[in-house]
Amino acid sequence: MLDKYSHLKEELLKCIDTMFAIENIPGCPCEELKEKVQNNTFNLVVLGQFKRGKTSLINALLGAEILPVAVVPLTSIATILKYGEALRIKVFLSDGAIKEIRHESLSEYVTEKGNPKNEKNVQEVVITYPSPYLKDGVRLIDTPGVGSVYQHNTDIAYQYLPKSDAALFLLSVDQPVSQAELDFLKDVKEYSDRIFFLQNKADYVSPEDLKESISFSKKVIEDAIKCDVKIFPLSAKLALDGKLSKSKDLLEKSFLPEFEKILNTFLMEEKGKVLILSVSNTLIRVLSQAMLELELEMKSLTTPLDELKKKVEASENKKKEVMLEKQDFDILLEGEINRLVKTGLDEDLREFKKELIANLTSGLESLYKESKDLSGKKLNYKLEEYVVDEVKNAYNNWRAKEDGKLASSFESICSRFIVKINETVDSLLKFSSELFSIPFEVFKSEELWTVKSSFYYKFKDEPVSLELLTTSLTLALPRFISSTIILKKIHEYMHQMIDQQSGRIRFDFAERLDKSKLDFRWAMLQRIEATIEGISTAIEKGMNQRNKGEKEVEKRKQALSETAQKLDDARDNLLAIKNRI
Ligand SMILES: Nc1nc2c(ncn2[C@@H]2O[C@H](COP(=O)(O)OP(=O)(O)OP(=O)(O)O)[C@@H](O)[C@H]2O)c(=O)[nH]1
Ligand SMILES: [Mg+2]
Repeated sequence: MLDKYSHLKEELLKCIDTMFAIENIPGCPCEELKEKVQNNTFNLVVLGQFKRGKTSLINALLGAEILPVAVVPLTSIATILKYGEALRIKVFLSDGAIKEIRHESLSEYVTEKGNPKNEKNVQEVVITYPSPYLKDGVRLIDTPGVGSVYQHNTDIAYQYLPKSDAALFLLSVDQPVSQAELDFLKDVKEYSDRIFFLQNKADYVSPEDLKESISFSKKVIEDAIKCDVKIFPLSAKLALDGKLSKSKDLLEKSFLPEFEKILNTFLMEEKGKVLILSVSNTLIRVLSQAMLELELEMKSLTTPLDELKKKVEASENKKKEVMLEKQDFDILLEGEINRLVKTGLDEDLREFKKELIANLTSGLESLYKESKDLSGKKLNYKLEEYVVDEVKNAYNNWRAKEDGKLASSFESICSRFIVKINETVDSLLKFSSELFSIPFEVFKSEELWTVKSSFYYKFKDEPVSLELLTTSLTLALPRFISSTIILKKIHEYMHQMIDQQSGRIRFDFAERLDKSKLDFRWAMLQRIEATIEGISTAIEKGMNQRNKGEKEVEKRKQALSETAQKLDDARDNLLAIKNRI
C-alpha cells in the first residue's frame, strides 16, 4: 500500500514538473503544491497508561531498539521519531537550546530515572531514523504514560493530544481496563477521531485468555465511549524479538504483521489518498482555467473588432463587481478573526484564570497550614515552589488544549470563506466563457487551501510548551518576617505570575492567528485578482497580436493550439492518477 502511495506521489510530482514547463499557466501554486506533496506529515501518537508497552511498540514498529524501556514508569519526555538518513538525536531544551546527543545517552534525557522530574529541562526529543515506516512523512510520537505517581508525566502526554492525526492507544492483558484509563480515553477521543486500540503483552496469556481479556476490554470501552471499537492483540516484545532475529514464527505469534497491514492501509487511505486527490484536483482546476484563458486569447484573435470591443466593456464591468466582492471578503474575514479572539480566546482565558486562581488559593491555604511552623525561609521556598510548578503545568496544559480549539475554529472560518471565494472565481470564469461562447465547465473539488492556511497551527519543529518567566521572591524577603506576611506575599506573587503568563499566552495566540489570517488572505484573495488579471491579459494579448498583422496572428494561433495540446495531456495524466486511487 505504502509502495503504491510512493509511486503515485512520484507520478504526481512529475505532472507538476511538466506543468511548470508549460507556457503561461496562470496562478498555479505549483511550487507550493510540490512542497506539500513532498513534506506532508502525519502524526501518529502512541498513548496509554504507564507501562502498557508504548515505547516497546515503537521499537517493534521500527524493528530496532531505539528507545529505552523498563519495568518502572520510565518515559518522561515526549519523543518524536521522523525519517532521516541516519540515527541522530536532538534534544530541545526549554531555554531554546538544542543539543545533539549520542544514542547511548538517550535515557539520561527521556526517562524518569535519568532525568527525574525533568531536572534537565527538556522540552522534547527528536530522533531521525531511516525506517521505511517513517518515510512519506509519518511521525511516530512516544509519550509518557498517564496515571502513574508522576503527575508531570501525565501532563506531558496531554500536551500532545491536540497534535495527533491518529492515536495508537495501548492496553495490556495483565491489567484490566481501569477507570483512569477510561477517563484518559475520553479525553483522547475529543482530539482524535481515529484511535487504534491494542491489547499488548499477548504473550503473557493463553489464546483463550487473550480472547477473553480482549472481549472484556472491548465491552468496557464501548460502554464508556458509546461506539464500536476493534481491539488488536499484540505482543510488542515478540514482535521486536522476531524482527531482530528475523524469525517469521515469532513475528506471527506477536500479531504485529496483522496490525501493520491495517495501519498501512489506513495511512495510505488517510494520508496518501487525501493528499493526492486534493493536489490533483487543485491542479485540474488550474488547468481548466488555463485552457479557458487560452481560448479567450484565441477568440480575441478571431472575433470581429467591433464585437470584441463590446465584450471587453462587459468584461470590465463584471471585473468591478468582483473587486467589490473581494473588499467585502476582506472586511468579513477581519471581523471573524477579531471575534474569534474576543469571544473565543479571551473568554476561555478568563474562565481558565478564574478556575486556576481558585484552585491555587485553596492549595496554598492547605500547604500553608501544614507547613507554617517551618522557618521563614523554608516556608517561603516551599510555597513559592508550589506556585511555580502549578502555574507552569496549568498553563502548558491549557495552552495545548486551547491551541487545538483555536486551530479548528480558524479552519472552519477558512472553509466557509473558501466556499464563497470559489463561488466568486467560478462566476467570473463562467461569465467570461459565456460572453465569448467558450465551452467551460466549473470543476468542483475539495481544495487544499485549508491545509496550507493552518500552517501556523500545525505541529512544527518547535517545542509545545511555553516556559515560565519567573523571578524568585526569596531574595527580596527581609530577614525577619512573619509567616502570615509570607503567605500574603506569595498570594500577590501568584496573581502577578498568572497575569504575566496570561498576557504572554494571549499575545502569542493572537499573533499566530493574525499571521494565519494574513497567510490565508494572501493565498485566497490573491486568487480572485489572479483570475481577473488572467482574463484581461489573455484578451489584451490577442488584440496586440492583431496589430502586428496576419502572419503573426497565424503564428500565434499555431502556438496556442500546441499549448492547448499540452494542457490536455497534463489533464489526462492527472485524471489517470485520480482514477488509480
Ligand atoms: N511480556 C511482555 N512484556 C512487554 C511487552 N511489551 C512491553 N513489555 C514490557 O513492559 C514493560 C513496560 O514497557 P514500556 O514499553 O517501557 O512501557 P511504556 O508504556 O512505554 O511505559 P511508560 O513509558 O513508563 O509509560 C517493559 O518491561 C517491557 O519489556 C510484551 O508484549 N510482552
Ligand atoms: Mg514509555
